[in-house]
Amino acid sequence: MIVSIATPIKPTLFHTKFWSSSKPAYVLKGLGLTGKGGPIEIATITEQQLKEDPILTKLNPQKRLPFFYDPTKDLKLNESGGMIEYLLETYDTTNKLWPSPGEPTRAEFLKLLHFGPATAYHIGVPILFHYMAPEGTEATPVKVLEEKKKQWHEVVAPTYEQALDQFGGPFLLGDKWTAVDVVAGYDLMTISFAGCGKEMLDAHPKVNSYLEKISQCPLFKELYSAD
Ligand SMILES: N[C@@H](CCC(=O)N[C@@H](CS)C(=O)NCC(=O)O)C(=O)O
Repeated sequence: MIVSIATPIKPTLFHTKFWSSSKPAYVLKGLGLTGKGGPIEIATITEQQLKEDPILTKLNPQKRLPFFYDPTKDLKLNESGGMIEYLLETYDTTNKLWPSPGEPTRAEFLKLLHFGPATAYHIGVPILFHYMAPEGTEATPVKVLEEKKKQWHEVVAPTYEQALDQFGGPFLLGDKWTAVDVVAGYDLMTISFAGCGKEMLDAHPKVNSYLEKISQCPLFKELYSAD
């Protein structure tokens, strides 16, 4: 038996701890939009609810997270990169967490926002799953692990290093913490939890220090610490 979800009456992000929905959840929490009386609800669900709940599977037939539903507009959104862009455009109208079009960091912002879910995630998750495959899934074979580690060293870490060099840090776009730090933080958190994570991060001191810095944020700790 699963506990049925209630049909949302306000904009709702469906979320499971440590899943990709952590990224839009972090952005919404960072903007202070959630919590009692806030305009957006974060509904924390189980994998079984995601896959079997009759209301949710009708709204979200992909059965993947993140999923955002705004009943006031009948808006249903998947894909964390596009979702974060939409949430920022709609709810962060004073550009607290993103550069507006025309700002010098704008192009790099868009690149890094989509680099996370489109590239870094698909390299990092198989590395993590070699060590911690979820129940019912196969662990990543060693040959694939080695290929993904190579890609991480040659593609993922250098992408962050380049941004830190170009904009001077301490954050990816310089001295302002933005939504791309949330996205990169997710993919770096994934790597840090893998058995080989320490060794991989130690090979990139700049990225390692960056992760140490962003992981001091109370929201990072709230989202990524075991309960
Ligand atoms: N590119 C997608 C990835 C979505 C994705 O793979 N989500 C995982 C959780 S992190 C999921 O829902 N897995 C369940 C499944 O595929 O059955 C995004 O960033 O939104």
